[in-house]
Amino acid sequence: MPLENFHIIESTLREGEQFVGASFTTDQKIEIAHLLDDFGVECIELTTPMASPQSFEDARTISGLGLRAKILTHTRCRIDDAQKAIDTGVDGVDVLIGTSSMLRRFSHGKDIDQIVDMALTVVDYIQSQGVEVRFSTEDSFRSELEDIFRVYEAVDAIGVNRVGIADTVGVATPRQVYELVGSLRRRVSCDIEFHGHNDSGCAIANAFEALDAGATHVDTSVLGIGERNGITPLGGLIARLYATGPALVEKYDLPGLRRLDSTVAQMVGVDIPFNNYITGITAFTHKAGIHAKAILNNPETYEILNPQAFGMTRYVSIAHRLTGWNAIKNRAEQLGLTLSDATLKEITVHIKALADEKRISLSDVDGLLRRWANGNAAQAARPAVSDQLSAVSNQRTALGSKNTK
Ligand code: HCA
Ligand code: CU
Repeated sequence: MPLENFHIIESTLREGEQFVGASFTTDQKIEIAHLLDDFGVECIELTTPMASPQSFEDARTISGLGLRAKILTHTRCRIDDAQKAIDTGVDGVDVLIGTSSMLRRFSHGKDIDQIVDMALTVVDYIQSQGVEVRFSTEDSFRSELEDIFRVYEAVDAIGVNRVGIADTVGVATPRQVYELVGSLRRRVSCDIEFHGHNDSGCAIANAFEALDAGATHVDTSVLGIGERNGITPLGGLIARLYATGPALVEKYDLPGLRRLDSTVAQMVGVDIPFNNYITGITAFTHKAGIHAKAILNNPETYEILNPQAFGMTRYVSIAHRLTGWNAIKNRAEQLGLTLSDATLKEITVHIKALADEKRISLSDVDGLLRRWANGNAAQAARPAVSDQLSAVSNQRTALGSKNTK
């Protein structure tokens, strides 16, 4: 099965640097590279050394760290770029050229015959230096199929290590990706990489379909950061693969995702989105009474990802009008309170009524449970207004602090 033997090319330090909020210092790049290496990604891709003198130095520094991951850098299809890339000491060079009619017209002005010649020259040169080489076509899904196949077949014939398909503008659908990767798989014998942008929300599905169709490598970045709204997020791809079969991602240190997401979020000045795959604060939060009851009996009823596998904790939200008595009973047990089922049902009715009146918090629920357990139902039925007010505002804070520490 193709899915089992895949590699992640982690591009936070290349595509991610193209995110508008990113401006990594050398130390930050080193920290990210170490975290990615500890997580276990197979390859780390770095900004082209042509970008600036610091980019060149940083590529040298990271290549010299002795990481387990292969270090790659990215260049245009030019001998001088390739030379500079090799000078940094990287393990591989990812070469890119635009093949769509738009890029050919408005970017480099070359026709397909010229592109094939340039590709062969640059690939051959990099190989002659004993460095791995990948050749990719920018904006592959808006290029003529026969054009890109011609280039891929030409570089495959001279032994390129990998060819890459790039959905540069996030236009491809999962079915299109599956079909294009599948056709390419039948035409070349080298490895195949997929790089997908997320403009229309398909980046994870597209990366997954690429793997299923026979791609060997997919590009990701932490939190998906990149040009515009970015590319396939590392955590999202891991969630997708884990949901297909946890064994697919057992080679990675899954709890390391949390630190990666929070470190990169902080460095680029954003919050982890509340609904982020795995590390968002609501990713393992359950609310409705029916869900809470089933989750308490067997978490798999409403969870395809096991939070523990990622070092995350499940949170069952109970202070609201959708709550159910099983969840309230579970809370009473957590507090060490003994209450009969009939009483717990009565308390639940009361909580729902209170929640209809105003926003309530977990401490409201706890307060009610404690008072009823102490036999003071009458007082509990009418909590002091000041009591309610002080406790009400904390629910979101409690939820946030649970998952972001
Ligand atoms: C870009 C380049 C790229 C390259 C992808 C790749 C893209 O910034 O436009 O080398 O596989 O999306 O095409 O990121
Ligand atoms: Cu890109």
